[in-house]
Amino acid sequence: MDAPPRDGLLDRLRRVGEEGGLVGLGVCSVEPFDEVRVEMARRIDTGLAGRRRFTYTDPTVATDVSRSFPWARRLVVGSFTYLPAAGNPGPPAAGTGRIARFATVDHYRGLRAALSEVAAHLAAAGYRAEVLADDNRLVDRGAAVRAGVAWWGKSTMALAPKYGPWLLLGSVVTDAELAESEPMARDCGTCVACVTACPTGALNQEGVLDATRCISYWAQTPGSIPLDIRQAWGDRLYGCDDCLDACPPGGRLAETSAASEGRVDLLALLERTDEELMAEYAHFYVPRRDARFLRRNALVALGHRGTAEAVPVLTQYLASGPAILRGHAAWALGRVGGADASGALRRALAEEADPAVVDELEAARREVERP
Ligand code: B12
Ligand code: SF4
Ligand code: SF4
Repeated sequence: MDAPPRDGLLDRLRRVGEEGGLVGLGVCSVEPFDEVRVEMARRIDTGLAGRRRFTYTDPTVATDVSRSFPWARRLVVGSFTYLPAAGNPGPPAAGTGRIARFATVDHYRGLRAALSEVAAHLAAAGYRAEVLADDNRLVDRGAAVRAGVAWWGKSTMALAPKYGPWLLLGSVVTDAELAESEPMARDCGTCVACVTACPTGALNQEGVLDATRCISYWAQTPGSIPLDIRQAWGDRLYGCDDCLDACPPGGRLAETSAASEGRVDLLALLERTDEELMAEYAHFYVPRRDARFLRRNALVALGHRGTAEAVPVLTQYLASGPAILRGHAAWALGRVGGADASGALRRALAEEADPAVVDELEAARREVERP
C-alpha cells in the first residue's frame, strides 16, 4: 500500500494496544540491525552464544526483517508486562522448585493477543500487518530499543521506567509508513546490581551475556548440565530471574506482585508421566519436547532442596531410565546425603555400565561418604 497513513492512525494503534494490555508502543524503521548482527557473530565466534539456536540459527535473517517480509516498511513494537499477574514464588521450601515468572503460565499469549489487535487495526486501515513475537526472524530487544519502548540494560534485558525488565516484547511488521518514535534517552548509569546478583557470573558490565554460564540457557538446553552450573542452580525448575529481581527500575512492580505462584512440588512432578508433564508445561521450551530435560532440571533442584523424603524417588531414577537422568539423580543423592543415599549409590555402582554415569556415581558416593 503506497498511500501514507491517515492522521491519527498511530494514536489509534496506541489506544488499541493499551486496551489489549500493552504498556508501551513505539515505531521504528526496518533498516537491518547491523550492530546486533555483528555482535551476534562475535558471540558465536567466541562461544558466548552457546549452541546456535533461535535467532542465532541465522543472525542475518533475525536482524533484517525485510528478508522475511520484503514489503515491510515499519515495525510497530509493543511491550507487555507479566507482573503482577505472574506473582511471586516466595522463599525456597523443602522439596519444591521455582518457575521463573515469565513462564508461570503462557504470558506470551497476552502479548500476542494485544499485538494481533494492533495488526487487525492496521489491516482494517488497508495495510499489511504480521505479528512477530519471540520469533527467529526478529531480534525483539533490538526493535524495542530502536522504537523507544525500552533501553538496553547491562543484564542485556530491555528495560522501561516503572516496569524495569519485567516485559515481554513483540512487533507488528507493516507496510504503513508510520512516523518513527524517538529512542529512550536512558541508561543504567553506575548500577551493576544484575552483574553482581548473577549466581554464575554470566554477565559483564558491558552488557554481554555468556549463555554457556546462564542458568536460564541450561534450563532449556539438552545435555548434561555442567557441574559448576548445577552447584549454582538453587531451586529452579525453568528459567532464572536473579538478574531481573536485582534490577532497581523494576523493584517496585516486583514488590506489588505478592500472590504465591510458580512453586512446584518436585517429587510429584518426577512421578508424573511424560505425557502429563508435556501437557502441563506445554508453554515451556523443552528441547525436542522430550520430558527428560524437564526431569533433569527437577533432579538438580531436588539436589538443592530435597530431604530424606526424596531418596526413594531419586533411587528409582538411579535404577532405570536414560543415562542423563541416572547421572543427575546420582548427583542429587550426593547432595541430599544420608545412609540410604549412600546405600543406593553403592548398589547402583555395582550395576552401572555407562562410564559417564559411573563417574557421577563415584563423585556422589565420595560426597555422601566424606567424613
Ligand atoms: C536466545 C534468547 C535467550 C537466550 C540467550 C542466548 C544468547 N546467547 O544470547 C537465553 C536462553 C539465555 C535467554 C534467557 C532469557 N530470556 Co530470552 N530470548 C532469546 C531470544 C530468542 C533471542 C535473543 C537474541 O537474539 N539476542 C541477540 C543478542 C546479541 O542481543 P543481546 O543479548 O540483547 O545483546 C545486545 C546488548 O547487550 C547490546 N547493547 C547494545 N547497545 C547497548 C548499550 C548498552 C549500554 C548495553 C549495556 C548493552 C547494549 O549489544 C547486544 C547487541 O546489540 C529472544 C527473542 C527474540 N526473538 O529476540 C528472547 C528474549 C530476549 N528473552 C526474553 C526473556 C524474558 C528471557 C529471560 C528473562 C527468561 C528467564 N526469566 O529465564 C532470560 C534472561 C536472561 C538474560 N539476562 O538475558 C525476552 C526479553 C524481554 C526483555 N525485556 O528484554 C525476549 C526478548 C523474548 C520476548 N519476545 O519477550 N534468552
Ligand atoms: S538469567 Fe540468571 S544465570 Fe542468566 S544472566 Fe540472569 S542471573 Fe545470570
Ligand atoms: S540491575 Fe542495574 S545495571 Fe542491571 S539492568 Fe538493571 S539498572 Fe541496569
